[in-house]
Amino acid sequence: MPNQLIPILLFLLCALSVPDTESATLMGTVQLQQTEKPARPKRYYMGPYRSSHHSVKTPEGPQNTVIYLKGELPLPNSGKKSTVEMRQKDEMFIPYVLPIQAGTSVSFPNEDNYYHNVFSVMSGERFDLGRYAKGKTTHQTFDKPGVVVVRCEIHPGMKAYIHILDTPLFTVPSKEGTYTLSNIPPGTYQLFAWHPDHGTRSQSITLIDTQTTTANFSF
Ligand SMILES: [Cu+2]
Repeated sequence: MPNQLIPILLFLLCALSVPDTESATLMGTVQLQQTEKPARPKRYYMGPYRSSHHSVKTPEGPQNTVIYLKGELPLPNSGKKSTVEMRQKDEMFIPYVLPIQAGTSVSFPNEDNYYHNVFSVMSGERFDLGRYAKGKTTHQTFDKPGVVVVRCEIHPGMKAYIHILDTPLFTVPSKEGTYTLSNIPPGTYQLFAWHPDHGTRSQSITLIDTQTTTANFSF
């Protein structure tokens, strides 16, 4: 074999071994400042009928933030499940904040020993799934991007948020506030962080093949 062919063969070998799907990684942290909650007026009656159920239990923490990317690039199929769960347990919807891709069906299993209901008072995705007992579930498919507030008509303290996204590139941080999104096609995106009590933050971000980019959020 002529010597000048060796570099060409080596080049071809390298070109063949490069994976045909490029991917970048995004990671970072979410920090929440304490929100000032307005002081409630003192109540004189503290008897049994003053149910604590009437105040919504809102779990604090960065895990209730939705991190998502929007871009012009053709996006990969998310591979995320087309049905996800929002459980009803101890008079709470779990998780409190659920991001889904548009077209996803959400199941609402009742894991308490009493009846629950699921309905939404928001425009756009108005629905009422009726009342049902322990062990039963209902489903609702969400096709229109936006935020749906979910409630139970039996327990006014039950509330949750479903954030319907038109992108498969999303995640939620851990309780400690760290997040990672991997297998992202390289390119320039708008990166968003949304929290029901703290609003939306966004920044433009460029992701490079095989590299990890860091983006932190502080609300
Ligand atoms: Cu309920």
